[in-house]
Amino acid sequence: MEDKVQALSRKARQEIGEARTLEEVRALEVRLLGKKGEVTGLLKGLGSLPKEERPAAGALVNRLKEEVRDLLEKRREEIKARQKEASLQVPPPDPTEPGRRPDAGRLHPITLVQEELEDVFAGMGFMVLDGPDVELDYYNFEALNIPKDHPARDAHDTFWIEEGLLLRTHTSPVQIRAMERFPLPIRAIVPGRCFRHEVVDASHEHTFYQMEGLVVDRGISVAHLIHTMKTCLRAILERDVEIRLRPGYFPFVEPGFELDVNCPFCGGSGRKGDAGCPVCKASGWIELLPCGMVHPNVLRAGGVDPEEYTGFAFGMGLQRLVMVRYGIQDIRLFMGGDLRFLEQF
Ligand code: 2NL
Repeated sequence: MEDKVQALSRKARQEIGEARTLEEVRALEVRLLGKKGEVTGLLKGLGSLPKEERPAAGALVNRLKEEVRDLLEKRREEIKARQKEASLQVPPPDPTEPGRRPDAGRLHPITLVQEELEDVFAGMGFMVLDGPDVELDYYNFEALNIPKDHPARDAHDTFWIEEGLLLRTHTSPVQIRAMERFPLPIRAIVPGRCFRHEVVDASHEHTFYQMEGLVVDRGISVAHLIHTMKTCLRAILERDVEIRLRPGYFPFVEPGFELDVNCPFCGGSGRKGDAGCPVCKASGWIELLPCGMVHPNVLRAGGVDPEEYTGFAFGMGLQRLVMVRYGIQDIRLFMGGDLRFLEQF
């Protein structure tokens, strides 16, 4: 028995010392100490010894069992310590590896188009103005010829903050502030964020970007409006555009117009292949922006005498312009945060 114990002890010591993983240690534990294990086998064999030899042999096997258990435990600890160390170790830098290009980010397509427009208008002598997102009722509505009972003030269209304060529903308030503040003549554009209490769908957002423009001087007419809009649209759509004006109602202009451009997808023919153009619904025109001659009441609110001065104004939805320029079908992509969309610009 003594020989068997010694042989198994030697074998166990060697095998446990060679175990490389916790799984290997566990397999050895089963093989040595399990129900049908080798050490257990020796214990079972005690019964076949002569009675007087059993106590000494039993003590021997029990010592072996303890020894094996200690060896297994020690090996486990060693393996765990080695794994921990390996996980903390950073591989040394490889100087032959190519450099990693940092992701510098890029401009959002709305910002891109806004900045291009700012350049175009600055080239025509326009100031670029900014104003508060939170506005007074007076500047957002009253001064723009939208009196207290006008439907544009409807709670469904406007985020009201508290008495007299609201999130601006257009950038027009800044133009009233400009007329109060700057001497005539005025040429200004106002890019900025606006808010409406809208149900969001493929063409409506509660937060949207506008660029409004205002020109006030002696003798300003619709001809100036048409020329200015054509110049700006030609630059931004990067082609020679046809435009047309249809009558449209906005409280702050008289007369007011809807400005259409010839459809960029069918070139204005209304046809795409053998079928009607799906983008302009076969009309050849795309409704792009509202505009008009500044209402006399609005000029007066800005401290301008409508008998001496006239002006034109326009309000572009930047999202809409970007959609027409790049052929984007869903307005929600702009704020969706999907990099696959944003990385295309
Ligand atoms: C829109 C609104 C328009 C204007 C905005 C304007 C500003 C002043 C005076 C007169 Cl201070 N008009 N802005 C004029 C016509 C249309 O559009 O919701 N555009 C997407």
